[in-house]
Amino acid sequence: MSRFRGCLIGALVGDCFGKPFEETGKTTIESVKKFVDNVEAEKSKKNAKILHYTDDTEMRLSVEASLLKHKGFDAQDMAKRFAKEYFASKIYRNYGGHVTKIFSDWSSKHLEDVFLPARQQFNGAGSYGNGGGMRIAPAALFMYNENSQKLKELTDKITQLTHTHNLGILGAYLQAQAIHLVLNTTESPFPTERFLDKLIETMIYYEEEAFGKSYSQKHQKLKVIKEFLDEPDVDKRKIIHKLGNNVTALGSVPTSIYSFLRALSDIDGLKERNAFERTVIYAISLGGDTDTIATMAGAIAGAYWGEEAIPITWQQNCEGLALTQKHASSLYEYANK
Ligand code: F2R
Ligand code: MG
Ligand code: MG
Ligand code: MG
Repeated sequence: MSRFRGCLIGALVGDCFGKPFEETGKTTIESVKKFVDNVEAEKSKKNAKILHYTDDTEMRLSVEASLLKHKGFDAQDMAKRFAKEYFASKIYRNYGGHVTKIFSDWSSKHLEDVFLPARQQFNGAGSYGNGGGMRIAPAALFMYNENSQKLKELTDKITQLTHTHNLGILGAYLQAQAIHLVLNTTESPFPTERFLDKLIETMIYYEEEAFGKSYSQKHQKLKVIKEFLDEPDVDKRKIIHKLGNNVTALGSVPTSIYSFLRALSDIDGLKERNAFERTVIYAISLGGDTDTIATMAGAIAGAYWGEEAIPITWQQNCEGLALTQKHASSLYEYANK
């Protein structure tokens, strides 16, 4: 239960803490730490400001509500929830540049095939944005006791409602698979080598299926992660150059996985922080798409370290905490019944 709740609360905290830094170009470990210190100090005051979540969480909550309601994937229902939340929200959630056109299509036309608007995006190429990966954590929880093929099928369907480019679909699956593996890992210290080897094996298989033998971008990035972890301290520019920090799935999911693994060890300037806190602060410090990279890294870290590793002051500062906790508990009950 602690790990289910840790996973979703980890995602929430990553989103809410990452949002103020999204695309600001002003991220260092120092600046993120200062922000976190302020949030922690503010919380004790009566009129502490709540940190709002973004599209990452808004869509994740819809995925959870729909999976729980239908005890599985229901395309029409999930699409309806995505669009309803987007149009009802009074808060600006900073959605991706093109995905909202899909919501408009769903709302303005009656579609027998709800996947059609996503297939039509980008002149038929489909989106390779990270919007699939940012909301996929509940799929890994829902499929906790199932094999990775079942997880792949569910992940594909949830993602394809908005993202049909293979890079978008595989990115979401990589994120889901990372959570699924971590959730099932009880050893300490964390078996990094075995975890990465398993992810590489799976990604080679699916990348070959999707693109043919010559194409293998995500698993190559996983190999880069291995190299980086062997170096004492990799320059931030090199990480951004090799792994990415942008709104594409390929340019952010491997970065999130790296953030979790890097934060298993001490990080300069974060000595007094636990591994969950290090993961989120470090992920944000890489800049660019900070809310989403921290959401995905936070979900993985929370699934390993559990709810107790996430400071209460962080949790209580986030909009959507109660609903996130409720969904996590219900997913736990569903997956373990
Ligand atoms: N929207 C933001 N942040 C604002 C950052 C603006 C950024 N510079 C930008 O270019 O958009 N955050 C939220 O968006 C991300 C999730 O996006 P999602 O749901 O994947 O949306 P979309 O619209 O499908 O894709 C995002 C952008 O990726 C590029 N893109 C995707 N597929 C493409 C293709 N086949 N060809 C060319 N470009 C493609 C486009 O620029 C899309 O706008 C998360 O960070 C979330 O927090
Ligand atoms: Mg966002
Ligand atoms: Mg999206
Ligand atoms: Mg983002």
